Amino acid sequence: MSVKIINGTSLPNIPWQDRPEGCKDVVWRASNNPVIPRDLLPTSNSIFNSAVVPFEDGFAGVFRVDDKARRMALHAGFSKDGVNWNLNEEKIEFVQADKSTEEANEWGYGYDPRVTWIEDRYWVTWCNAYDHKPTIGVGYTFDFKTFYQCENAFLPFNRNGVLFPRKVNDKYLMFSRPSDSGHTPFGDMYISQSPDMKYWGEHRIVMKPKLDWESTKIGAGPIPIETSEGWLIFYHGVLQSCNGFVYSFSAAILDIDEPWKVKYRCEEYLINPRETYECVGDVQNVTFPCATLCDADTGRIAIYYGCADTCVSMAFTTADEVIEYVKNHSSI
Ligand code: BMA
Repeated sequence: MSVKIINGTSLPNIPWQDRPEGCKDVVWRASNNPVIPRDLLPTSNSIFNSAVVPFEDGFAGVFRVDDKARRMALHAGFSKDGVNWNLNEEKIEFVQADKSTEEANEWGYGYDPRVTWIEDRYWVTWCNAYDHKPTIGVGYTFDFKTFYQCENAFLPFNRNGVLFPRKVNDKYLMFSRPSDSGHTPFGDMYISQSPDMKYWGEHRIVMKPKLDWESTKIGAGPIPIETSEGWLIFYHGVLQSCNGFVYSFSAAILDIDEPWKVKYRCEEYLINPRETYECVGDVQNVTFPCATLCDADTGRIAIYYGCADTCVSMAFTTADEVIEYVKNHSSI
C-alpha cells in the first residue's frame, strides 16, 4: 500500500469483494446489492441513505427508515459482518443532552444520518426538522442504545451535515450544504468550525458544482478518511435532466490542515445510477453515499450508498486505487 491511512483502525473483518473479473471501474458494486432491502422491517416503506461504523466485534449504524405512513425516522441497527443487518423496529427516541432544548428539539422528522467516532463517543448528524424546516441535527451515543440530542448546528435551511472524525487545529469541523425549503436547485459544500460541538462559525466554502454530472448541486457524503495524501472524501453531485434530478457520486482530496482547500477533485463520477435498483424506486436515479468503512492495514474501503430512495447498496475500492484515479482525473 503506498497511501497511508492516518488515525484509522484495523478492520480485518471489513466486508469485502474483489473487483469482478473484466470490471475496469475504480469503484465496483457488491454482487449481492442491494444489501438492505426496503422491507427489512415490517413497518418500512424504504430504508436508504444510512450510516454504519465498526462497533464491538462487528458493526452498528443509524438508518434512515421511512415508514408506511411515510414518516421519516432514524433507527439503530447491528451487524456481525456489515452485510446482514438487524434493525430495531422502534425508532430512535433521543434523550435531550440538556434540559433546555426539550421544546426546541421536539421531534418532527429526521433523515440522511452520518455517524463517526470522535474522542470518546459516536457522534450522529442528520437532517432534522426544526420548526418544520430542515437543518442539521447533532447527537451522540456511547452504545447505540441511548441516543442524546444536542442543539441543531445551524439555522434552517441546511442539509448534508457531515463531521470530520477529529479536531483540526483544535476545532471540530463539519461540512454542510445551505439549501432552501424544497428540492433545492442549488448547493455548495461549506466547512464550519466549532470549539465545542455547539457553536459553529468560521464558515469556509469548499467546493461548488463544476462539471456537468454535478452541475445542479453537490453535498458531502461519508465521514472524511484521513490519509497521507489528504482527506479523502466521497460526495454526491446532482445533474438536472428533463426527467428530474440524477444523483451520482465521486471523490476529492482535501488539505489535511486546511480542508477547505481542494487538492484534487475527480472530474468524472465514480458511481452513477445505472443498475435497476439505482434507477427504479421511490425516487428514480439516485446513488447517495452516507458511510464508508476503511481498513487501515490494507486501505480497503466499503462504501454504503442509498439507492433510488428505497434500499441500501455497497461498493468497494481501495485507498491506493481511488486516490491515484482522482489524482489522474483531477480538475479543480
Ligand atoms: C435529497 C435528500 C435525499 C434524497 C435525495 C433524492 O434532497 O432528500 O435524502 O436521497 O434528495 O430524493
